[in-house]
Amino acid sequence: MQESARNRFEKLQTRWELLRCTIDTNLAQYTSKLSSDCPAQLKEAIEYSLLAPGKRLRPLLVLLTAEAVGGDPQKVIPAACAVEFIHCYSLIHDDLPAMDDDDLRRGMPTCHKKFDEATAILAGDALQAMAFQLLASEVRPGGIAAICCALLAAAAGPEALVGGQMDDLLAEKKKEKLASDGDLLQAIHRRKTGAMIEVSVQLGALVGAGSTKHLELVRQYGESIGLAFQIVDDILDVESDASTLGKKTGKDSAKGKLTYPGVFGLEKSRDRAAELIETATASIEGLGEAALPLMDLARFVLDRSH
Ligand code: GRG
Repeated sequence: MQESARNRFEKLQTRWELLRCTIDTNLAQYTSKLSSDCPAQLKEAIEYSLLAPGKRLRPLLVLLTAEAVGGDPQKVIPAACAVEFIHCYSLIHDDLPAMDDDDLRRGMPTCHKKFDEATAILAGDALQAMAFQLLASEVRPGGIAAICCALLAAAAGPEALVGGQMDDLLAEKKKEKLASDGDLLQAIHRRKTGAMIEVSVQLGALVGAGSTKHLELVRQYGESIGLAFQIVDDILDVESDASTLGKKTGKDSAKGKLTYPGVFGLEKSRDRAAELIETATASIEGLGEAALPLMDLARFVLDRSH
């Protein structure tokens, strides 16, 4: 008999909690190895932001994708942590006064509020370098490590995360909103949020020794859930509250940001997110039972409340 969707979802939540602990333990181990050449204040700021209670969605995607392609999730832990390093750096820098100017992140004061701006900038810079050091030194064979570094650099670079952030900030300043904003909005979301989610599944499949065909299927899955994740983020900014999200809400429209609900309305945004989740799950149907946790995770992205 087929297991009900509800049972599977509960199973995923339990598993997520366990894997989150494994990821957190490994993140803490990597930072604990920083020598005394890393100033105490810098180390404290890195650990403060990195070990704060995040969902660890991207590392989880690395682990579950490795499993979906028949790999060993334990072997991909360095890649999973590297992705979280980059994600955490991007959050620290995004919260800075020169960017989104936020006081609250993961339910705690943002890094520059807890320390100061210079320390927050440097903590982000350090995390970025640490991600590539970790991939290059711990992923084996070396050829796969090199491909992982190239893919992660592309996802974090000027044509993806950084470029998406730049266009997001520029669009915010533009007073007049245009009909073509829907295309720009999608291009921003794809780069600012989608690229890091897409690369997480790519690294999971690569280090998990998946075939070229599997790699393409999971990439399509990652691309779809990446965009859906940001659309849901936009919806939550309208519908949720700070205590549920651990960050301020209602900021997007107050700042004149381009958002899905702003451009297409709430209903169409929900429909688009649901459509993307269908596309994502269809992409990995061919992977069979091993991909069920990824399918359940896609449903979480759509139904999440935080
Ligand atoms: C500074 C180069 C640079 C980029 C910043 C990450 C980012 C780009 C902006 C954050 C603003 C934002 C609300 C993005 C929406 C999607 C997103 C990345 C949300 C945060 O990710 P979660 O929900 O956070 O996975 P946790 O804390 O759970 O890890």
